[in-house]
Amino acid sequence: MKIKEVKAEISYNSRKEKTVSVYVETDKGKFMGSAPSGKSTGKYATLIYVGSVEKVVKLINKLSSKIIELEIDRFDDLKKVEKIISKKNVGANGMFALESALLKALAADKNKEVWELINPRARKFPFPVGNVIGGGLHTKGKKPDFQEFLIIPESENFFENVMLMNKSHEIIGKKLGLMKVRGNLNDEGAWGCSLSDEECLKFLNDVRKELMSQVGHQIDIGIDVAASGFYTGYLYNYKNPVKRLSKLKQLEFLSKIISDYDVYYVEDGFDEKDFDDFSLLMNKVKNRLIVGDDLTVSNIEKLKKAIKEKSVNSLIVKPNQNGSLIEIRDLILLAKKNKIKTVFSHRSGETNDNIIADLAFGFQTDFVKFGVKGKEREVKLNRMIEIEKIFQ
Ligand code: 2PG
Ligand code: MG
Repeated sequence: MKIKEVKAEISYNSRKEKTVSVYVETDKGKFMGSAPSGKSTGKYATLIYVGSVEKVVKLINKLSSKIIELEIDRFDDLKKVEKIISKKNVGANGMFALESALLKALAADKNKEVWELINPRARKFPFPVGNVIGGGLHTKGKKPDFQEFLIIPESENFFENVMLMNKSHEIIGKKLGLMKVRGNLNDEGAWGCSLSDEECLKFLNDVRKELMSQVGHQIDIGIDVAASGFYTGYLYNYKNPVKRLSKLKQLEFLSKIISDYDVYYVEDGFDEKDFDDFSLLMNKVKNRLIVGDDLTVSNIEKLKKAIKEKSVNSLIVKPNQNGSLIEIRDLILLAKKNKIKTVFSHRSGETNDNIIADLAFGFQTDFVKFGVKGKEREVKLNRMIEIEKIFQ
C-alpha cells in the first residue's frame, strides 16, 4: 500500500474528553482511526498517553514521514510500525488510533474488509453482551454499586440478538420508570437507577424470564462488578446499601447472588490484584463465566498468571488496554488455546469508530460487549450486523 500522509489530531469522545484521531491517506481516500478511554481503568493497564494527548499527537506527526516509507501489505506488517513507534513512546491510545487507521486504509487498498485482513475464513458470530442498567463509576446519583448489569441474548443470529437487547433496554426503562426508581442514561447508555445490586438482579432476572417465555432461545444475565472501584485495601466498601465486606464475605455474597438470580456472567468480582480470590470463585461456582478485565488488562503476562492460578475462564479484550494489535492477536490465541472465552469490549468513553466489530469478528471472539444504546455503541453493533449480512 502506498501511503501519502499520516496525520494525528485531537478529537473528543462521548464523554467530551480529549482523545486522539489519526488519518491515513492513500490513493483510495482518507481513513480515520480514533481511540476511546475508560473510567474504571485497571491500575496495571498500559498508559493510554505517554505525557498528554497533545504530546502524543505531536509525536505521531513527527514520526509520520517514517511511517509513510513502510511497506504495509498485511496485518502482520503492523510489527514494522511498532518498531518505529510503539506504546512505549505514545501510549496505548496513540497506537490504537494509528493502527486502526492503517488497517482501514489497507483493507480499502486490497479491496477487502478489515476483518478479512485478520482472518478471511472467519464465519462464527459472537453473542452480544449488553449493558442495560448501570452503577459504579459510570453513573451519577443514587445507584447500585456494581458497574454494569448485562443482558446476553443467545440466538444464533446477531441481528436478532441486537433487537432483543433493544427490547430489553426499552422494557427495563419503562418498568423502572413505573417503579419510580429510574435515573438518567449513564456514560454507556444504560439506565441509572436507585435500586441496590440485589434488587437490580432480581428485577433483571424477572425481565429475562418474561422475555424468554416469548422467544425460543436462551437469554442470560451478567454483571460487571468492577470491584476495584470500591475496594479500600481490606474491604469492599458498598454504599447502596451501606456494608463493608471482607474478601471472604465478598466471595460468599457473589456466590449467593449468582445462585439466587441465576447470574451467568461475572466480571471483575474482586480487586485487580486478587488472582487467588478469582480462583476461589471459579472453584465455588460451576458453569458460569468468571471474567477478568481490570485483573488481566488485556496483557499476556497477566493472562498467563490467570491461567496458571485458574483465576478466570473468560477474558475481556480491550485493544487500548494494551496498545498493540499484534499483541492483542497473541493474547486471544493464548486464551483460545487454554479454552478461555473471549469478550471483545468497548470503553465507557467511546468514539464513533466501528473498527472493534471487524477486529472482534476477525479474531473470532466468543462475545462482544459494545453496549446497547447511544450512537457510539450502535455504530459498532450495526457494523457487526452489516458483516452478518455478507453471509446471508
Ligand atoms: C469495563 C469498561 C467498559 P471502562 O469496565 O468493562 O464497559 O468500562 O471503559 O470505564 O473501563
Ligand atoms: Mg469491566
